[in-house]
Amino acid sequence: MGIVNATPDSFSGDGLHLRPEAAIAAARRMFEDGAAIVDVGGESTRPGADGVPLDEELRRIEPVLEGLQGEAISIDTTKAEVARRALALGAVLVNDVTGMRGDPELAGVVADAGAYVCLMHMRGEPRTMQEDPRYDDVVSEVKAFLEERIAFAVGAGIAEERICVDPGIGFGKTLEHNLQLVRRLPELVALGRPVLVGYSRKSSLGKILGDQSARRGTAAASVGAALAAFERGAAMFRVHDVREHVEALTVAAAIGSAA
Ligand code: HH2
Repeated sequence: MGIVNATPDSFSGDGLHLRPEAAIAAARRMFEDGAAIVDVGGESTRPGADGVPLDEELRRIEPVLEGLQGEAISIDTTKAEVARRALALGAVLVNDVTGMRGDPELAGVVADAGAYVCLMHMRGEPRTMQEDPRYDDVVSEVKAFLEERIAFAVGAGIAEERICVDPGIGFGKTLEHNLQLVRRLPELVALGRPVLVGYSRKSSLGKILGDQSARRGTAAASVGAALAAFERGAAMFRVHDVREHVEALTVAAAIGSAA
């Protein structure tokens, strides 16, 4: 899953897609590089970010989705109205970082459209989520949360086969929490739904490499995290550097399936 941010303030520093033409071109390049789907977002969820009003989010994403009709597009939003517009413009998956807790109407929009949904775990909200996050057992708690959210989604009329789950790397988690979630990923895979991991360029990668004030990680560090997640059963990878991930994962998969 390639990432296209139509935002001025994403943590990864790639808010270069504010112009619709630039965002569309970036998405097309990601498909050429082997992305199966591209995630378009108009609201940054980086730590400390404030929300974006509905009108502004629509203004950012609509022209991008119009330019990408016919492609496999995911919409990164927490708002039912944005999801509704995006699905009408051809998006196939709604990627909601609140796990459908943010907008009470979102589940109905996804169910009515027969769309796919990604349910992500987040502790708190982006503005405050990195203020001293604590868990007794982060993996068990994330697993229980995702299990409950799957049941909620199915109860709202979304087919279970249309749901994928995501531990939410960096969303109300310390560096050690993030590592644990990937190390023990098989416990989340046991939920029976495809697991998406989004470690790409996140600051904890830079911290692992010794820079405690890192604001983002490198492409190489991101690929390392993706391979570790792949080895533990992750099925989807939300990434900025598509070609690098596709090449690395293709080789890892070939080795994994070699006779
Ligand atoms: N991370 C971000 C945004 N959306 N969605 C899922 N499912 N999983 C993630 O890990 C995830 C996500 C990161 O936030 P943002 O500031 O929007 O940056 P970017 O979109 O460049 O990753």
